[in-house]
Amino acid sequence: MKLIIAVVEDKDSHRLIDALGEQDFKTTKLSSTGGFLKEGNTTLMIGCDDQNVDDALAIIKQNSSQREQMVAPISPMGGNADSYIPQPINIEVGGATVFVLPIESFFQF
Ligand code: 2BA
Repeated sequence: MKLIIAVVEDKDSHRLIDALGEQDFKTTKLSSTGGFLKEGNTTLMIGCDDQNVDDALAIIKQNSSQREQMVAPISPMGGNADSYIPQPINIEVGGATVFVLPIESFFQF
């Protein structure tokens, strides 16, 4: 068994959860915040059998659209100086950041 952890944009999350559900994947949705943009995103936990991981990854890929976004300067005030951006930059947002972890045990009591 594997646990897939997928970080996606909020605006993609409903469509993705529906698409996963249609193929009988069970999901848990967590509200999360990206460390760089400090904006809300969605983290999905999907537990599935090993042989279904590729199908889940394909669905995630199909339903996570990548786009470019201009980020305005972020002041270090009230934030971490490491993430200070002195001028607007164009970054890629959307898509999905996915981790696949082995599961040692799975219980439902
Ligand atoms: P954020 O940390 O808010 O990052 C949003 C997007 O900003 C990133 O998209 C990337 O395009 C850009 N970005 C991040 N750090 C940057 C930097 N130092 N300089 C310039 N641009 C930078 P993604 O890479 O697709 O990541 C989307 C979200 O996925 C991240 O939101 C974070 O919540 C999560 N994530 C990405 N990589 C991760 C990792 N290795 N571990 C845990 N979470 C991760």
